[in-house]
Amino acid sequence: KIHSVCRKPVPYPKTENVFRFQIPDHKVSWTVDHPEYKPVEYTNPGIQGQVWADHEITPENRPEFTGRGTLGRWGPNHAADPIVTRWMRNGSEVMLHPVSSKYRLEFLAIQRREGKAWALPGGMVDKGEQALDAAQREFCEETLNSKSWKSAAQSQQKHIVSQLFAWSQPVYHGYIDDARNTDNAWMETVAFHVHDPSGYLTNKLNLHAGDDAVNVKWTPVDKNTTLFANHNDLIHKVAQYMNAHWSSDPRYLTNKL
Ligand code: RP5
Ligand code: MG
Ligand code: MG
Repeated sequence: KIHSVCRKPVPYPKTENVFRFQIPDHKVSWTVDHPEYKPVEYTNPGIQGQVWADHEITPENRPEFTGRGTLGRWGPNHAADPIVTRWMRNGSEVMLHPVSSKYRLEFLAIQRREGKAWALPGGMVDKGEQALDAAQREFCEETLNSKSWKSAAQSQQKHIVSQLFAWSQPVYHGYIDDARNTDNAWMETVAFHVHDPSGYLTNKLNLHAGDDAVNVKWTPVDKNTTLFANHNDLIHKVAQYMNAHWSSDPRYLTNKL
């Protein structure tokens, strides 16, 4: 039986007389209509003001947008984002930024079909899929147009990608400030950094936007790059731990991590 413990007709934990709205077994499924459903509202006063608890919803900050909007799932909608970088080169020389005196990184960005913003080539994690596998799959779909791969030449591309992704570092996991978010449904991601130190492998990639991407290009890692959602914050994390150029602004010129 599904949700049987949390449907029990006993007082809610830490209360004496707060009882749940009772739902019969046959009305539990999301696919069954239940217009009479009126859940009891209850928040334990003890959680208010705790550092680990969310702020209370007051009339001033009351939800302005409930429902799921365009997202498929209630609560977190899980995505994965690949951040594939290499050093920016002028011929064989790695480029040093004249102001920050730091080496410059570039990463692969795609232009999203919807909205046309430049972004990380990420996407939703499929049911049962590992986040890293999703990041690699979306990378192939959006920067290499893998959905139309057929010949043996393209299986060579697959091989290069698996060599690239053999080294990966999770750099962020959590909330994404995505325009699709509502109070009841929002994007979360796991971002993986994949670095190609010599540029040898990435040089062999046959870049070709595909699926929900319409363009792909190497883009400088830089504070002033405008990206979809808060993707540039994720790029910033990579710049920090690679000690790469981020900004000419004096506030960013120290080596503080
Ligand atoms: C962002 O939306 C994630 O960081 C990820 O890049 C992307 C996933 O959504 P789709 O690309 O599938 O629209 O929030
Ligand atoms: Mg995709
Ligand atoms: Mg995508």
